[in-house]
Amino acid sequence: MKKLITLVAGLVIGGLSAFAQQALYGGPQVESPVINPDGTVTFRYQAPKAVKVEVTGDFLPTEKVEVEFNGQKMAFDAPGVGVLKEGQNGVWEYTTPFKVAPELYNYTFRVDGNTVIDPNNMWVNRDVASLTSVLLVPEAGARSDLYAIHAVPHGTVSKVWYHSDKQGFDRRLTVYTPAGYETSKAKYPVLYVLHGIGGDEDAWVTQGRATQILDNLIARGEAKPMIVVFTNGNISQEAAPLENSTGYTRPTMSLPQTMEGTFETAFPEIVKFIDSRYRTLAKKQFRAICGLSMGGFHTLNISLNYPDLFNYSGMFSAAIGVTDPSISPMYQDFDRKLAAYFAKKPALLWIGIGRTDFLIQSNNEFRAKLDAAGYPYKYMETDGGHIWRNWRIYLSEFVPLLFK
Ligand code: FER
Repeated sequence: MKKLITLVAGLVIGGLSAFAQQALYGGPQVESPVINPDGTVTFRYQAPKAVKVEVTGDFLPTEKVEVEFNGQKMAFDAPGVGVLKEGQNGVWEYTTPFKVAPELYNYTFRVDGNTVIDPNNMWVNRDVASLTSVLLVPEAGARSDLYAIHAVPHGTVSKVWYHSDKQGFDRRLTVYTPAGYETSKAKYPVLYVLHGIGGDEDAWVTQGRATQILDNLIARGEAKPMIVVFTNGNISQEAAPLENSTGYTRPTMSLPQTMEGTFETAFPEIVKFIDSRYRTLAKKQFRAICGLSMGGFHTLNISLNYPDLFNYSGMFSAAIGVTDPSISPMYQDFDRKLAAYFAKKPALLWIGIGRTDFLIQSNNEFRAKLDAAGYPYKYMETDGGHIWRNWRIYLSEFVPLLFK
């Protein structure tokens, strides 16, 4: 008995500093980040034994870097670096020498060469296989205000499993139903939103701030209430890492079956599931689809192969012109399908891309083809490259145009 008491006492005391307890005694040691009254931002990191502490993130002026992926050079706007200075108690500090413009930013610290998230900032995002700390600088009237949570009616976000007959297993979707869905009998239009390579059904609601954008646009009366479905475009995968039956899987940009036609071929089974599970306006007139990068490529091919499904299509930095069309019937007969798609007079084809995106040339070529044939589309070109800032902008431009 005495032994048992000693063992239990030992576990309890040990647990205070270990993992068996709720982390009651943890919590912030220093405040970071802090948006100062003058609009500058201060970052702090406690590391008494560190030799060098830096902060890097997209709030700093960028430098262009090129990364090779899939035999292609991808241009990225790599964030600059701020150097922290050591103060009292080993707390290092850096304040931006400029007012940080309203936006949603990602940053990390580099402590003696090791990249770490800010341990005093509880807001962490995963993008593919990187964790970053998040800094939101909202400002009334600025676009980033759409990314903040306001005291407006909120929609509901659900993680929903459907059965894929095509794949023979269950797969997960994230579904947004607008405020009032549960208490009304109304039927709603549906927007399908697709992620890029390495992403999953979480990407748009974390990095993309899509549900905040939807809540805020609907509350302002700038968008129609709609159901929004965030698919997982990695058709070989059930769901996001840690949410599928294989347990821990490291997110990767090179999963099998990402841009070879299977996802596009199987897309109608998702639409069928949503129309059977939710109160939808189950007609082309009330359906939209959009996606970023790989998801923009999926969007185009789904729209062309199933021209009776979607009335509105949005291609955000679409990864067109990178795939050999011979790998799938979905990608063949392109010009004929394009003509057939436009012959049905879709309400909107929307194209957005960053001026320095590595995919701008293939997008320009696609637009030249549309121009030559006189096919109508809306186009938005923004600063920067293949980055989430642009995709949040495109979503917040695209959504108000739907179902009018
Ligand atoms: C490629 C370039 C870009 C490619 C895919 C992408 C499969 C997709 C990028 C993204 O979704 O962000 O060569 O080949």
